[in-house]
Amino acid sequence: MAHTGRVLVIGANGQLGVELTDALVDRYGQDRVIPSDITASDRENFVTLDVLNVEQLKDIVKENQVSDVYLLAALLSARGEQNPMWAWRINMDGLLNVLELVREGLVRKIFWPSSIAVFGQTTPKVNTPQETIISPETMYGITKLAGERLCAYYSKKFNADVRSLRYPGLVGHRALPGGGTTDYAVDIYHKAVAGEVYHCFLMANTRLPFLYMSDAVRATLELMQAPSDQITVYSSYNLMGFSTTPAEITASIQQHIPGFTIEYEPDFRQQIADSWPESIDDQQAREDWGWQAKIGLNEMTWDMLTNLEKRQATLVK
Ligand code: AKB
Repeated sequence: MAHTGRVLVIGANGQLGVELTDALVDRYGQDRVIPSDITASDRENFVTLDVLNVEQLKDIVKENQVSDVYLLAALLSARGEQNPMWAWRINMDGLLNVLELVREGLVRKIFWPSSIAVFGQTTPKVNTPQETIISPETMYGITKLAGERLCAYYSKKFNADVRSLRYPGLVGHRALPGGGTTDYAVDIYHKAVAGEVYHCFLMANTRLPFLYMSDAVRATLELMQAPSDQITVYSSYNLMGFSTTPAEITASIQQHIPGFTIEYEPDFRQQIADSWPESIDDQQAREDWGWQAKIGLNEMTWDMLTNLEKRQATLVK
C-alpha cells in the first residue's frame, strides 16, 4: 500500500493536541497534517471525527491517505472516576479502532500516550523504574495499563509500529487541560496571572512528576522519528521532566508575583495523586532514543507567566 505520509491527529483540540499539531505542521507542512476532534475547529484541514465511529475513522484515513496516527483523544483520571464506563469506552475502544487500522494495513505507524496513572500504591514511588509493579487504582490507569498491553500485543503479533510514552503531568499555556489530577499545575498559573487566590484540590506537599509542554512535544516527535531498531519498549516508555509540589510551584510563582496566595482544599483527587509516583526513572528512553528533558520548575514558571500575561494584555486591549 502506498503511503503519502499524511499525519492524522485525533484529539487535536486538547491540551497536547493543539501544540503537537503545530509542531507536526512545522515539521511536515500544513498539507500533510490532518487535525481532528469530536468538537469543531477552524484549523486548516480540520475534520470532525468521533474515534468510536469506525467507518468515519476509516473513511478519513483512506480519503486523506493517512500513514501516521497520533491518538490523543482520552478521558483523564479525575473525569474517568466520575464516569468510569465512559472512560473505558473512549480510552479502550478508541485505541482498538486505531490499532486495527495498522493491522489492516491502512496506516503504518501509531503514537498513543500512556501515563504515570498505570502505577499504584504498591509501585516504588521514587525514581519509579521502567519495569516494576503496575497496579493502577483509577479507571483511567486501568485503561492505560490495558492499552499498553494492547500496544505490545499488536507490535509483537502483527508487527505493528506502535509507539508510546508514559506522560507525567503536562503543563502548557496554549490550551486548558480537562479532567486530570495534575491539572492544578496549569490552573494555578491562570489564577496567579488573573490576580486571584488559587484554591488547590491537592495538599501542599503532594509531590508528582511533571513535564513542560515543549519537552512533551519534543519527546513525542523524537520517539516517533527514532529508527525502529532503537525501540526496545513496545508497551510505553517512562518519561520524566521534574518533580514538584503545589507549595513549590506557589513559591516559584511568588518570585514573580509576590502577592500570589494559595489555599488548600483537597478533594477526591488527593487520593488519585497519592497513588502515583513522585518521580520517574526514564533511563531506558535516554538510552534508546536519546531523551533528555530541558525545562525545570523555574523555567516553566517563567514561560507560563510570560505567555499568560501576554495573552491577558492582548485581551484587555
Ligand atoms: C491526569 O492527571 O489524569 C493526566 C495524567 C497524569 O495522565 N494529566
